[in-house]
Amino acid sequence: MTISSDKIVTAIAHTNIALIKYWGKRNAEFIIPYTGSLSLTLDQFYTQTSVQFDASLDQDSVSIDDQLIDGNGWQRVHDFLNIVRQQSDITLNARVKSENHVPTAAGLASSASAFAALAAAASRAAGMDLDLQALSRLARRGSGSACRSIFGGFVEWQRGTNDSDSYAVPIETPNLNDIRIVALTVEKHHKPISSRQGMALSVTTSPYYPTWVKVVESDLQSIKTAINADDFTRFGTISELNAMRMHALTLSANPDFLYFTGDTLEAMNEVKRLRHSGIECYYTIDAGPNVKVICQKQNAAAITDTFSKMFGPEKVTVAQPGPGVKYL
Ligand code: 2P0
Repeated sequence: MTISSDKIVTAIAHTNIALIKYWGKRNAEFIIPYTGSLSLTLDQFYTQTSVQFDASLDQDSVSIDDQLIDGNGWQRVHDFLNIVRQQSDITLNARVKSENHVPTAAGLASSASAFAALAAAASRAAGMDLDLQALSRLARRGSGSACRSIFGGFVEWQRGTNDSDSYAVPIETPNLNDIRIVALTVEKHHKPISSRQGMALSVTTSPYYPTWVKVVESDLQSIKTAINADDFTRFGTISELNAMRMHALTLSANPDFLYFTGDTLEAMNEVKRLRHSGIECYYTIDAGPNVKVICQKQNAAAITDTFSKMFGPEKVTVAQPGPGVKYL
């Protein structure tokens, strides 16, 4: 296929927060998970990426926030571009320019928005015109959670069993639209082990892993029922439970590891205290120390106020449902 070297394609994708977590791959090469997962795409953080295949380049050129990158970061983008080149039958190197847009210290940066935006921009720059399902499958090859960021709002990643049937689908529902995520950045740089390594260790060494696979199936059913029924209490309860079930897989791994810090525990206790005082909210936590508080619009201000006093206003960001991938 002949590609003109001046075709620059730019795409934007937002990050997502998992409410039913993805934690473990049955196939690492194709990133096929052991379980489904369910997330909410957020408006507050996005990645904008432009891609141009260019015959004048000796190798792929990758910049993030105007800094050229090399090493592992470059390798991961290069490996992903190789998949795009293979699918589109082109051999040219690419120029990738990526910008992360994140409120100060929101702690929402993730590979999800990065690979969703890269999949959209690179595939179109390579001459492909993928539908959203195919785009989700492609984004999944870069990072599992990226397959969910192709869509806006509530999104389910249907685990499937292979490359062709493992992709995300949007949950078409007008319910729980008043949901808010109050993101607390208790610490920016505490990650004892990457999520990729952490989940592999949980799969291979936690004796509870087979139970996790079973329980996620019922957690997924339960949260979808809650979304359909517009039942925030059930929705929040199952989200919090599922997050703790995931973290139990880190404590029970060999060697064990833990993403929480003291501040994480304090924030969790405060969420419970608020809840018992009548301000309904729940927490979820990913592979890091930061806490995301799940609430409804009418309580977002009170929760923001509480945590601003506790950690400082610059550590608190309120997010709401965000859109799916789009081209500029
Ligand atoms: C999630 N996380 O469902 C879970 C919950 C973190 C905790 O997906 O190896 O960066 O690139 O497929 O997507 C983070 O893992 O992992 C993640 P890879 P990814 O959002």
